[in-house]
Amino acid sequence: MKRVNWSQLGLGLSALMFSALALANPERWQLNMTQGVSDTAAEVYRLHMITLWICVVIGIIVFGAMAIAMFKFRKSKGAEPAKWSHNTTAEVIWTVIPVLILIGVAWPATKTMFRMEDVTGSEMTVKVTGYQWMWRYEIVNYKGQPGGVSFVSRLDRESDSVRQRRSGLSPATVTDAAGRSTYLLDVDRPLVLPTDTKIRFVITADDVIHSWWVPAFGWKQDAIPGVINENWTQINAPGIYRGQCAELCGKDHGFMPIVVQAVTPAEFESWLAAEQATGDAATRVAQREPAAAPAVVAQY
Ligand SMILES: [Cu+2]
Repeated sequence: MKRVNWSQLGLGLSALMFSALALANPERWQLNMTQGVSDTAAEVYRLHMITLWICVVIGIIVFGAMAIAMFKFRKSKGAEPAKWSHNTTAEVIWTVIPVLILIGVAWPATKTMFRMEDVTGSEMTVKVTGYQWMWRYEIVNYKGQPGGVSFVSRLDRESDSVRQRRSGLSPATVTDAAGRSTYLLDVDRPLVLPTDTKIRFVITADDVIHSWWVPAFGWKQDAIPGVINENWTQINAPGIYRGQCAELCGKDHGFMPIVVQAVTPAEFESWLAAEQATGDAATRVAQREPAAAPAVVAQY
């Protein structure tokens, strides 16, 4: 019997873990959508792949027919153009088939969209507010209890000093513990969220339109002043999930990344309790006032 090579098994497992991690975060030369970390994100990915392959098949048929027509029936080979102008059968076929394909694609996509809009049964609410150029997160409630935690999350100070004109600093120096580049990807305070919990987000903005986008969740939601948008997610695995503001919102639009740190519900509960205990409630309420945002902006 073949003996198990533990070191190889370990290597294989860590490669698997790394690839799972890689799937959740932007990668250099990443061309496709991420498969995400929630059931809805996986569903969006599946629908995207089905549509992609339908388009590939249509593309091969259309461009293949065009190429054959161009090369096989070219004038230099003595081809004579056909003189007829209408063919009802052909017209019915090329109308009915695309309509059927469109219905076949739209039906499951619409069902998924309805499911993605349904925030009923949420176990916690997080309020997200976009500012030029940072995010404010507020844990409004968690499992029926008031959350009472609110904080600002903005570009990590290291990336911020490197990005300044003529800083003379190299972006290559901004990395995480594993040596991966986190330049312009990290924040000073990540949004900590529990896994296996239906989380409702209420999303708005305080100045101009922003858009809160974490690709691993499979959706993007506009943050509009005076409007409260809703969305939800249920994260299946702990990890760091990154995102960006996805609506051009001013000169530092590219410098307001999003970092979600997903932890187990038990870890989340202790984080929340610690935040509730250490934070000064009066300060937190004061920070919610719009006046607090320009004060932070002034540091730039
Ligand atoms: Cu923005």
